[in-house]
Amino acid sequence: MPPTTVLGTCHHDCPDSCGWVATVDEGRVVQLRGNPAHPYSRGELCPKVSRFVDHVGAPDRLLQPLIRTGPKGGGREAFRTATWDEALTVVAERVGDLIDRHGGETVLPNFSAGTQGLLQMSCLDRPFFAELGASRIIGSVCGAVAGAGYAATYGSGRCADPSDLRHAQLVLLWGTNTRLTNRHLWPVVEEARRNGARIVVIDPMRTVTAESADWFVQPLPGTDSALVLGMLHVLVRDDLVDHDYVGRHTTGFAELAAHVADWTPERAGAATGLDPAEVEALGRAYGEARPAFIRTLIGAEHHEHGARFFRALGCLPLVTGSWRHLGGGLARSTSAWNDGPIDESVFDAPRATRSFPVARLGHALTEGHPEGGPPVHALFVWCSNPILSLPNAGAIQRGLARDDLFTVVSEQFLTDTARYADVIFPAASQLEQLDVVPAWGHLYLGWNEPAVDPPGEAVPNTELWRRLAAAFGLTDSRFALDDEALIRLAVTGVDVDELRREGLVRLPHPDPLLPYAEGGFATPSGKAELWAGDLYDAGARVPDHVVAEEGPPGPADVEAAAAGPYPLALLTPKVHQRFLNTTYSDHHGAREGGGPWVELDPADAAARGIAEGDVVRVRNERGHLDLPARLSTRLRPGVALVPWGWWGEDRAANVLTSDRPTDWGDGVAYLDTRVEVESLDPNAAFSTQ
Ligand SMILES: Nc1nc2c(c(=O)[nH]1)N[C@H]1C(S)=C(S)[C@@H](COP(=O)(O)OP(=O)(O)OC[C@H]3O[C@@H](n4cnc5c(=O)[nH]c(N)nc54)[C@H](O)[C@@H]3O)O[C@H]1N2
Ligand SMILES: Nc1nc2c(c(=O)[nH]1)N[C@H]1C(S)=C(S)[C@@H](COP(=O)(O)OP(=O)(O)OC[C@H]3O[C@@H](n4cnc5c(=O)[nH]c(N)nc54)[C@H](O)[C@@H]3O)O[C@H]1N2
Ligand code: SF4
Ligand SMILES: [Mo]
Repeated sequence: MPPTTVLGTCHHDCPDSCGWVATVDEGRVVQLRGNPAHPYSRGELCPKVSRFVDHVGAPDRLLQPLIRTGPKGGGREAFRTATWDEALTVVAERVGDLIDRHGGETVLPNFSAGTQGLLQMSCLDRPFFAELGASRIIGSVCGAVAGAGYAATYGSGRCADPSDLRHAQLVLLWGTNTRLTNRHLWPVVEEARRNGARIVVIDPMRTVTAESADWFVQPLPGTDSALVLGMLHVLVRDDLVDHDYVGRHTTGFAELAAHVADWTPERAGAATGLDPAEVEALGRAYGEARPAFIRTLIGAEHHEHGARFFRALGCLPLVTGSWRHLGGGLARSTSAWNDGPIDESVFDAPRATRSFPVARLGHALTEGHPEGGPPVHALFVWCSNPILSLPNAGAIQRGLARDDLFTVVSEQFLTDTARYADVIFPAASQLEQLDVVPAWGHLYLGWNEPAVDPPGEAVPNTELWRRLAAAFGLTDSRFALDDEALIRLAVTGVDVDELRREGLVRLPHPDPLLPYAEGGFATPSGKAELWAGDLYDAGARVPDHVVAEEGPPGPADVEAAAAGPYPLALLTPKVHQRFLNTTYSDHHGAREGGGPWVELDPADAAARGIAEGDVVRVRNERGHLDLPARLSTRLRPGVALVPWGWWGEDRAANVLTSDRPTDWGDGVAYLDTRVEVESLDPNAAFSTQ
């Protein structure tokens, strides 16, 4: 048979959701290329996914079920292979017994977006865990906080199409590292620049994106709500306000204007660590440019005030009426545009009410639920690597190591989390499973046709849930549906046959999008809410358990934090073009050598007697890492950085990170972490000990 080509879509948790073409010869994928017909990714795959065939064909790919025989946390030698029947029976018996003894709430499922495919991330798990009566995890490490803050102003998550920034004259890339994390948007940014746009990056770190900007604004981390309030002050003071738009489509402008009257550029400058003149200049530039576009993703949500920052940020294009223009408004995740064409609620089932916020997985496993109920004795993990990805990794490690915890993992590789499993099921990859991929960086829905069969005994997650449901004797009728039927159940707003044939379709929304040119907000009043009590108080659609007690960080907060026992603010960002979160770092990370480091401003290093390359201890109340020091000027003094994504518990940035939840959205305030860094050289002149 001659080689054939199969259309698919990248499954990674990445805004680009690139289309791909797999060439298959004699049952093997011999080439994986970007689909040139994809209007957004235009035939390019990033460096990591260009090597996806090697990744999923690597010799350490898990091909059979494994049952643990050695200590928790051990390597491959701590497991033996098992048949599916045996592994399923062990899980059904052990978990069934735990449920008999402790009740269904002793079971806790944990997943993330290892694949963000509609089926393989989360569908049949919902009836499965509902029938078991399992506890749940609420919130998200990624996007829920930004979404909650934005929706408090707009009524829903619907935003501008990021690609429309090509029509802008001013582009603010706010807390997003486009060139690294959203690379297919960068050519659009360049196009805007060629058409005369000025590109501004607002980030506490001088990223590769900042290096390419026309203007780089560097606030202290977690303070840029104050920057927004300072900009709003300038807009109101200088009357750069679209009164017609504000009057017809918003509520609360008078209250907002009164509130920002105190937020002078001086006050905003002191809170953010910026020169007041820069706050002033940014406010004026934003108010004067037509159109001005704000592009943001999730970087700035990982703070305790994360949602309220996005609520405030959302006020800027409303006040200037920037939504009137193509190339105006604000874009963050476009995922809310998938709601409607796709109805994920068809997979829902009534669930037990006991829940744990995702930020607190370590507490859930070590301390149980603050309101009581059974300890977690059974944990299911798929599409995620929580010991590396969730905060306070030391607590998660202690929880996973418990003898009285039974852990089931579905994985392609023996990750740091999977090493703690009692039973591991081998998972298929995107080249081997049917799915559709809803994007969050553009408006194209992608089809993913399996190119080849899964290797060994690996199965798609849908098949895992069907097999587990049978082993537990569960009866929900959806377990009887095959994958195509599941897709057709949920994807009702586009032509599924066309989607399958073409590999992608544009969501059925207006083109160009211009979502709020004529108002039409999803709030009860139909108007955007610039004010809901206080810009910093819980808006009407924000969960009641959130008590908004304070405003954005002010100068006193910045000073108090720096004076504490852990004076350095710690960033733990994604830095690697070849990693996607923790995926690939086992392969590429090992091959390329090296590992994480701690990056410091030369002044902070000198004060601690630290030189380039010294191995130093980064520590706080949660743990420590010993890492080589790198001195650089891309951070401000008082800010340190440990990059995230490497495997190995002794290299995991999240050993240090804060597990405080965010204000709204039940996210994680990873970036409100503070540390001290000290030389391990006993002769260092200025050791802080
Ligand atoms: N190569 C690569 N691409 C990826 C990923 C990857 O691991 N590798 N991960 C994917 C995933 S899961 C996601 S969610 C996206 C995320 O995409 P982005 O949101 O673009 O990425 P982040 O690195 O999380 O955060 C962006 C920036 O926010 C900055 N930041 C942190 N705190 C603040 C603050 O208080 N104010 C401001 N203004 N900025 C702040 C950080 O310094 C960082 O440079 O990227 C996706 N793409
Ligand atoms: N310090 C710090 N921590 C962070 C972040 C940060 O910037 N800094 N970013 C946060 C963000 S934005 C995110 S989204 C999370 C990401 O955190 P995670 O979702 O835990 O992401 P990954 O580490 O890539 O883990 C995904 C796993 O899913 C597996 N997988 C992929 N496809 C499939 C499949 O089809 N089936 C099954 N069963 N498994 C599959 C992969 O092999 C991989 O091990 O991390 C968060 N944690
Ligand atoms: S990881 Fe992102 S950029 Fe890379 S191929 Fe997948 S969707 Fe495209
Ligand atoms: Mo993410």
